[in-house]
Amino acid sequence: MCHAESRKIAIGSNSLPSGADMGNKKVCYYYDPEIGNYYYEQGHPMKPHRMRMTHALLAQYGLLQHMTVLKPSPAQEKDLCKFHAEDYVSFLRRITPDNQQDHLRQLKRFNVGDDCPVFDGLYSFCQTYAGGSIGGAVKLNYEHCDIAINWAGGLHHAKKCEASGFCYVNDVVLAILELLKFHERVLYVDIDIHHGDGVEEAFYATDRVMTVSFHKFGEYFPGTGGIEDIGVGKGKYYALNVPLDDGIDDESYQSLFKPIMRKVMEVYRPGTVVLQCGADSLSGDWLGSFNLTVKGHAECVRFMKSFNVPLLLLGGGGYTLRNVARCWCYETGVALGVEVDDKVPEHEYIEYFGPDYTLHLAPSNMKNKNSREKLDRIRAKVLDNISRLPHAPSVQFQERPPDTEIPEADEDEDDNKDERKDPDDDVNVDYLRETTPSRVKMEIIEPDAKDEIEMELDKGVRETDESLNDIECLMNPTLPTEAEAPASESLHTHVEEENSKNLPEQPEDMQHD
Ligand code: V1D
Ligand code: CA
Repeated sequence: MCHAESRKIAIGSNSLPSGADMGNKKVCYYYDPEIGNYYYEQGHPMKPHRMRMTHALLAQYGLLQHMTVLKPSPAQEKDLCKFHAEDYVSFLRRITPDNQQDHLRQLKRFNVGDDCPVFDGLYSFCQTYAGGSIGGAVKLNYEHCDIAINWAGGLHHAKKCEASGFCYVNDVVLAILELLKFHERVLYVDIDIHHGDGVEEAFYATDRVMTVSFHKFGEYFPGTGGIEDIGVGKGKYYALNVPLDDGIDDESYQSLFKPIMRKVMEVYRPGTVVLQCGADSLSGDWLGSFNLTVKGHAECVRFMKSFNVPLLLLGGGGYTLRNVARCWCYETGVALGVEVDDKVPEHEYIEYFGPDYTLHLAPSNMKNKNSREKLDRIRAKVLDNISRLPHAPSVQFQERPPDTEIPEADEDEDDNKDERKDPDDDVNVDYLRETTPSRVKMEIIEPDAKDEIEMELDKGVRETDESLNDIECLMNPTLPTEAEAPASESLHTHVEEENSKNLPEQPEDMQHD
């Protein structure tokens, strides 16, 4: 079903000019078998079932054997509050379809409803997808892998106190905060068709995170991400936006993506890269209007991988389910250095892939509204902005956290217990504020344990990981300035069997053809 790529050239570990696709990467893949059971609501385009379809495809192609498969440890309230406001997280924890009528004011205040409906298990859904992204960041920090994948993550629109665009908690921001404990500079790249506004906003005033979003711009959600939006204060030039028009094809897209990202890598020299792989930029997406093929989309993954910098791959949008599964399956292969067959193997969801049963997409004949001249102007402007950056900016670690021994896997413990310690046990990272030069001071207090369930080959083997938490992030007024204590009460939402598991017989996706 798949074969290792013939070309596997290992070159050093520094950020390099891209070239050959380096194989032999150790990959950790996060997946919770429950994720596909969450159901936004009838008629809503966001369908977590697409993660189950992707996983089934990975299993059938035999890709799971090539990576460490981990069940995410659910993010706890204190983890979510590293970015989100306590009252917002508490609201997400308590709101249910049954009690929402009693909380109309809060629903409005936190923008929950319409695009971001209340559904059964909403909070545990958030805990799961955020847990995967944070867990992936921890794995990268400890160099347990070169590439971590969480296709359930990438929910880039959520704000500190607000849901937005199908996103409730911003797992991307939480993962980046985790990565910042070990890395001076983190690069965020967003190829979802929508602007990565929540991530950009969180780090708009800092040079420790550079954000680059490629998106459709003009009369399109969320309406932000103009080419002139480049960051503020210390963060000026550390946000880049690449506004695009309908119908962009692989060649046009790569004519911007590669030169821009090559230059960003050369100038910014990030310690780690987070790539949001929203699949709504594919041709034929139910909400999107670009014309990328799976190969064109995956070329972004291949290109970012080629720099040999730790890489966190996240999901995001994607509303034509079969194409989402095709794309994320193929991109998992790219991460592993394995080329998968075009023929989709027989599996549980094979009927989605008819009539041709192929993995790859042909582009449509839609018009590419991005003229050569327009693309040239955008490229020149963005490259000019990058040229204003100082090479590898300012921040330096004053003290580094000591290496932490990762305990051996323990198969006896209860799978679902979360054993992260309270915030008082965490490492404090004190970013200096905007008024002072950027530097990092790290004070080790005690490591924080974070557990995940390793599901390699479905054997249910447990692996315990450790994370040095927490980050106190003072670089941006939108971020919490103090570690906040978790609420004492825990109100668990429950995924109802009949609502979450009995999906419509005819997949709604197939109605989107
Ligand atoms: F078509 C719909 C049907 C039901 C519910 C919502 C939608 C829908 C389509 N597009 N909602 C949208 C976008 N919302 C608006 C609203 C109108 N307003 C006043 C705002 O245009 C939201 C699109 C969200 C895209 C999310 C994402 O793909 O970027 C994503 N990334 O990570 C996860 C999702
Ligand atoms: Ca984007």
